Amino acid sequence: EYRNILFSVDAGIARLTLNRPDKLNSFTGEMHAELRDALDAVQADKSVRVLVLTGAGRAFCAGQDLADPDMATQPGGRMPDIGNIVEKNYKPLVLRLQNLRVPTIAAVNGIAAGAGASVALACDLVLAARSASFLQAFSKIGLVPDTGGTWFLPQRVGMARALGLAMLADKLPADKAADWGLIWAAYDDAEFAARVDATAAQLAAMPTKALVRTRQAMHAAPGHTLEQQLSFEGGFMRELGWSPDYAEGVAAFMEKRAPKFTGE
Ligand code: T3D
Repeated sequence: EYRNILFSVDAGIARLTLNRPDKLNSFTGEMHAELRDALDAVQADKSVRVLVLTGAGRAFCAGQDLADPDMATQPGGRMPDIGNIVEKNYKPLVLRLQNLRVPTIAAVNGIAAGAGASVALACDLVLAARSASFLQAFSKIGLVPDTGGTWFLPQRVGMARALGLAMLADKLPADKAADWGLIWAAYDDAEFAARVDATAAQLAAMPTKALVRTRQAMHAAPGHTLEQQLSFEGGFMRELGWSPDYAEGVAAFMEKRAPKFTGE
């Protein structure tokens, strides 16, 4: 039983809801431990074909809980070692999301600030309600974007916009975030939940392995030469070419029928 998140699996869709609405779903050490546990459960559950990450109440997530005991001044007046918190909590969270064997959707229902914004960007598709916004809050309190922010931001919007967002720490409304390519789409609040459900159902019916290899190939590209990347793609093509979902995809195309993918 979790105290800081809600977690359910239904019809191939795992839903993980950050659930500290009074504190805008900000991260505590306890919430991180629960997230690790739930993401490990997703990884182990072969019935899951997509993960949806969202927030309860009016916010998606306000980043690190600045009042968490982990952040308190240590005995003897020493300042907390925030680097340790990053290593212990944020790095494992991003790596779990990136290594997940199913595609991930961040359903950004309200403000995503600090590490909350970074966690959204660590998901494959970011869908936002039009009333939501993205805030690189770090510089306001004397920190750098962490949780992969310095990696994902310039990749998604380019260096000029990444530096402007991170240094000025102005709120970026969902519509503009979509225009800039920071996120996949912004939807009217009234239709947001239905749009998230439809996208989750769409991904859950697709060839899961191919989607995950797509994520991995795209993120590997900046560290490769073109020649290396061509071979890297080839390795995934070889593997996927032997997969049941590829066989089904081709058979369905030839037989002019809808494919039935299993995720294998
Ligand atoms: O360990 C490490 O530090 C490593 C990792 C760091 C990564 C980070 O995430 S650093 C960035 C941390 N986050 C922030 O600096 C954002 C702080 N929050 C805000 O700037 C604002 O709350 C928002 C712009 C997100 C929303 O503003 P608004 O006016 O809609 O709401 P509010 O009134 O400020 O917040 C509502 C409540 O949530 C309030 O509590 P109260 O007074 O009603 O009891 C507020 O204190 C609480 N809250 C919001 N954000 C946090 C928080 N409490 C603790 N930590 C928070 N980050």
